[in-house]
Amino acid sequence: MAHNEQIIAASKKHPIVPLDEGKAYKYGTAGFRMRADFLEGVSFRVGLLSALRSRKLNSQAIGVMITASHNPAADNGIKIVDPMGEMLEQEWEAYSTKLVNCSTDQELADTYTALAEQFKIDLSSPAKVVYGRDTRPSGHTLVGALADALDATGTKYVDYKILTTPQLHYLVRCTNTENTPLSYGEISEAGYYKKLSEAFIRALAGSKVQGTLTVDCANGVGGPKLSEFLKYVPQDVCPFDVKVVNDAVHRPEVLNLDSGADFVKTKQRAPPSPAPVLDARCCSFDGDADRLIYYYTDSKTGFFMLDGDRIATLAASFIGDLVRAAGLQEELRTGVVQTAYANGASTQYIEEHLRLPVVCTSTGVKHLHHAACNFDIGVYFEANGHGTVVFSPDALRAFKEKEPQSPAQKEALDSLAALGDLINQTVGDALSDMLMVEVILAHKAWTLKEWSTTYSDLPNRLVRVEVGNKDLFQATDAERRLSHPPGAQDEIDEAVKKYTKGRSFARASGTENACRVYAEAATRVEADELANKVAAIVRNFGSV
Ligand code: G16
Repeated sequence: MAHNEQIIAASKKHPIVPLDEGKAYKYGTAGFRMRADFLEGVSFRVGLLSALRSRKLNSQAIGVMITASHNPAADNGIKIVDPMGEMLEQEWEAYSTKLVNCSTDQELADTYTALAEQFKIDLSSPAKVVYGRDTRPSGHTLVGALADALDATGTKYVDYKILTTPQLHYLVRCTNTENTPLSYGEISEAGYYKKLSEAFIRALAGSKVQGTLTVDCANGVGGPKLSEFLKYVPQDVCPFDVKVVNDAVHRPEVLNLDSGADFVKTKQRAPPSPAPVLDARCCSFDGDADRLIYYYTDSKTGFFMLDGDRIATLAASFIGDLVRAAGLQEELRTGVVQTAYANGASTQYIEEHLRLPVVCTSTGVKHLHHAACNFDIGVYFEANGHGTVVFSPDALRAFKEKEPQSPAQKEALDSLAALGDLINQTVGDALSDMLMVEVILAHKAWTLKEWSTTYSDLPNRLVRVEVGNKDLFQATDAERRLSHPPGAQDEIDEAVKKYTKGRSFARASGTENACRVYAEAATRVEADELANKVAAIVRNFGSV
C-alpha cells in the first residue's frame, strides 16, 4: 500500500519553511538543529524517514529524540536513533536530508516512494517508532508533526513524553532486544532507574561514596530525572548524598543559561548560581543530560575542571586495572577514542602512562562510538563531556563466564560485570557516567583534587566565532585541518608555529550557526593569544 495521498494531506498541515537562497537543511553533528520555528516540517519529514527505516530493518523500532541539547532555549532539534540505540547510520542521514529538503508535498511523497523502491521496502509491512523530547516548550508541536507522519504511513508508535536523550536511546535498545539473549533491560523509564541503581550498588561493592555531590542540571530534563533516579537508591544500603541544583524546568527560558556542562566547559568557570562552595564536589549535566563535566573550587588554585578527557583517563585507568586483575589483558583489546578537542596532555598520558592506543575521530559521538566498537573495551569521550565506555559481546561474556582463579580475580570480574550494566552502552549518558565516576572515586578513595593530579592539562581556549556563512569552512584529517576556504589553513599554520607546544584548529559547528576555534599552548596567555589570532583568521575568511 502506498501512502502518497495520506502523506500529501498530512504534510499540508506541517509545511517546510524555505531557507535563504543557497541554504539547505542538513543532518548535522546530532541531527537537524536550529531555531524551533523552522522545525515543524522537518519533524514531519523525519517521521516519514523513520517509518521507512523501521520497515527497511525488518520492523525493528526506530527512535526519534526531539532536543537541542546544549543550545539556547529558542532552538530545538530532531535526531534519529537506530535499533541498538546507536545514532542513525550515516548513509541514511543523506536520505533524511533529501526528504527534508523537498520543496513541494508532491515531491516529498514521490521521494518517499522512490526511497521505498530503492530499498525494496514493503510499505504494507509493520513499522514502529518510539520517541521522546526534552523540556523545551516547542517540543510539543514537533512531536505532533512527527505523530502525523507516523499516522500517515501506518506506523505504530510510543510517545514516551519527556525524557533525557540517553533514556530514549536505552528504551530503543530495550524494545528491540526484548525476550532475546541480548535483552538490555525493562522497557520503561522505571526500568532504566532500576537497572542503574542496582548496578551502582553492585559496582560500589561496599565502598562508600564520600561527602556531598552537587549536580547542576542546566535547568533541563536532567533535573527531574536525576531526582527520580535518587528515589531508587536505597539510602540505608547505599548512602548517596546528592544536591540537585539548577533544575528549574518550569522556567524554559533559563535552560542552559549560565549553567550546564557546555557553559562550564567553554567559560572554564563554575555556574554563578548557586554560589560555588570551596572544595565541594560538583558536576554539570547539559540540557538533555548526555554530557558531564566535574569541577571544584579551592582557595589556592581557584576553579579546576575535570572534563571529558579526565573522565576518559579515569575510566580507562580504572577499567584497565580491573582487566589486568581479572587476567583478561591478553584476551581483550582496550583503546581510547578522542577528537581534536582533546587536550594534548591527556593524549600523551593515555599513550605513555596508560599505554593504550588512542584513535582520533571527527566531532560527534556518532563517529567516536563507531571507532570505540573496534575495541573490546572502547573508552570514548569528547572533551565537552560527551561519551561512554562500550564493551564488546566477547568482553561482556568474559566478565560473566570466566572461571576466577582467586577471590581477587572474582572481585575484579564482578566489578567489570557491574560496570557493564552501569555504563550506558548505547550513547554518552550524564547520569550513568556520573555514577561510574562516583564508583571509581569511591574505590580509589579519591577527592577531585587527587583525581586532578594525574596529569597537567596544557592551557587551552575554545572560542565561538560567528561568520556570514559557516559552510565555507570545510575540514579534513579528523577535523584537525581546513581544506576550505583556500589559504585559511596556511594562515593558521603560520600562527601556530610561533607558540611553544602550540596547536590550534577551526571547524564549522554542526549544531550551531557558528565556527569553533580550539587552541592550546604552553601558557595561559599564549593559549588565549593563539585562540584569538586563529579566531581573527576565521572571521576574516568567513566574511568574504
Ligand atoms: C552534540 C554532539 C556532540 C558534539 C556537540 C558539538 O552534542 O552530540 O558529539 O560534540 O554536539 O558539536 P558541534 O561542535 O558540531 O556543534 P549535544 O550535547 O549538543 O547533543
